[in-house]
Amino acid sequence: DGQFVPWGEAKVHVLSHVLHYGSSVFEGIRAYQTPAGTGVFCLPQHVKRLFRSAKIIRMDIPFTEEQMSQAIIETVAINKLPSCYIRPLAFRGYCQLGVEPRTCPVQVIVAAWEWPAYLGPEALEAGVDVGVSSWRRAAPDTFPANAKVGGHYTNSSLMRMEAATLGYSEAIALDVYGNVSEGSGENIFVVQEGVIYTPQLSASILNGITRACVMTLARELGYTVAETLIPREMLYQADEVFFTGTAAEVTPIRIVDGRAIGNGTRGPITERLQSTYFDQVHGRREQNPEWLTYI
Ligand code: PPE
Repeated sequence: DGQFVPWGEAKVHVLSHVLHYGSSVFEGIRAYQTPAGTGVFCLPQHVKRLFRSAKIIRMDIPFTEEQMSQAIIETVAINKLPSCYIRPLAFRGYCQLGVEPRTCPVQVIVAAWEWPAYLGPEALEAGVDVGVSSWRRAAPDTFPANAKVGGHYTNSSLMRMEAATLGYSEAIALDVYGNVSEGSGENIFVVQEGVIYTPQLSASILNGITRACVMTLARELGYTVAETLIPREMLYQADEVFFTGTAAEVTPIRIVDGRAIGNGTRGPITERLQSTYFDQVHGRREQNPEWLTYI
């Protein structure tokens, strides 16, 4: 809300609207060490998405996009973190309960901390074991998947807890029609015969910023990328499958529902995209310099 407070003093009232109804929008952003110092990856894209999520749920964020960007940069700087995960959040605060939220003030926070590999230390190289979830993504006319709203993550938590109970690292959700949607906190890609496929925006996915970057990188490397409907069985037939996300970065998937993908290790196209992505975020590529905002 416009000032820095120590970690332990960043508190809200127990009757804050967001605690009861999940009325928040948020982002997950990473900052990386680069030869030119710490760089925030895709900062304008994340700030824009935060405001778009807010618009969908009729929330007026009491700051401008410019002010939010500045707050994010200052939060990384003041914490002296060479690389970190950044969480901006806008939420309905304390005033009155009841599902009509608009009497409650909108509060805004930005926090930053170190967050290592999202799906475990081995995941980036060895890949992860996943299962198709019994929980589906919400139908398009229920929760707007494209808005990154706190309350929507109940669905992700159900998926993730089920996956852990079954011994998987992560789950893949189908959409309401039975087509592949996304992971609990990642978008998904499938490689078949050298072509890269990913679910289209209308498959109840979040319009991932890493997804967009990886599509751009893949095209720069000469691959054909198609946004399309992906039937479940295409996962099992695939040569390679991988997740993308700010937290997950580019994570290979080696097993889906007990079936090895390709030869059960990180595939060659996944490996190439992953190393290109890491080169990009660490400022080691000449292309797309505008994707890094330096502290
Ligand atoms: N789908 C979902 C449902 C999702 O939460 C994320 C990000 C993505 C796709 C990938 O979007 P992007 O980060 O723009 O490429 N998940 C964030 C939060 C994860 C969490 O556990 O919290 C993230 O990666 O920061």
